[in-house]
Amino acid sequence: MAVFELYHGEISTCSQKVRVTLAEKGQAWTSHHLDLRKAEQHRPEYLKLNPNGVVPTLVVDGVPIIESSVIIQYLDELIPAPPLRPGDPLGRANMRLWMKRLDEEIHPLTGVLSSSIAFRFEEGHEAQIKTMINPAKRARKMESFKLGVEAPLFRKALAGYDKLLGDMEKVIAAEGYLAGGVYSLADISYIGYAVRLHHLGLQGLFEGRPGLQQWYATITARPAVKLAIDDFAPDHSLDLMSTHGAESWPRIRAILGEVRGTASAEMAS
Ligand SMILES: N[C@@H](CCC(=O)N[C@@H](CS)C(=O)NCC(=O)O)C(=O)O
Repeated sequence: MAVFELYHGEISTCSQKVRVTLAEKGQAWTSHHLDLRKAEQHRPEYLKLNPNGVVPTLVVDGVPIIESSVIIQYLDELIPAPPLRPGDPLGRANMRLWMKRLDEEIHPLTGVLSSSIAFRFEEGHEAQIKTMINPAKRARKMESFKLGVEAPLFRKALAGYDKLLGDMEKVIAAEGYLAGGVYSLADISYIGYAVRLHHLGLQGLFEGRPGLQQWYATITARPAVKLAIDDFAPDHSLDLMSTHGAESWPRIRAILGEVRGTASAEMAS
């Protein structure tokens, strides 16, 4: 029997994807929790497993596999039941498109939202910037920490998320799930990000999007999702996000109105 070890972070959205997939497959694993605030992901011994210095890394029988989207597709092939992909090629193509968009566009926006609303108030947040090895990530963090929700990057991240949720609503309202009308790795990939929006007090982004609200309720009720996301979220992080999320929502709602006004003016011209 293969031995599974996961290097992961408690509220890391990329780690959540892998934990949900493992839970859906009923696969047991050994936990190596890394404290991202203490930069444990940048330690030389971990960089041997994951040269990018990020979580997650799955190690199966001593062999490391990196990149959360790659890991969950690997798991779905390795452990066939229950299948977590549509049965038809078009459904699978759509599933991968959603996952690609998450990796390339949405994941960086999530850090901007979280840092601008909540993590800029965390103790020791300045020291954290110095440890960051990716210059683009470091620059984003500095802007978010300095300017909070007034950062130009924050406005762009909010607009990006609003567009994403609108696109998700169209598909989900018609088909129930993101790809091929079945629960798949695409839904698993996005659920942690949707949970993060709720933790940050951004439920308002779901208003007027009933398909998305139903999808969120259905997926967060899955035992695997509760186990892999809720059970790992530390109270101090949840408190930080909900307190500062509630404080900043009135201002964020106003920015959202401006962002939507600009987007509809651009579409009309
Ligand atoms: N594309 C990578 C992104 C991984 C990533 O950005 N992980 C974050 C947590 S969700 C991390 O380790 N951040 C700490 C850092 O950048 O130092 C994946 O999907 O695995």
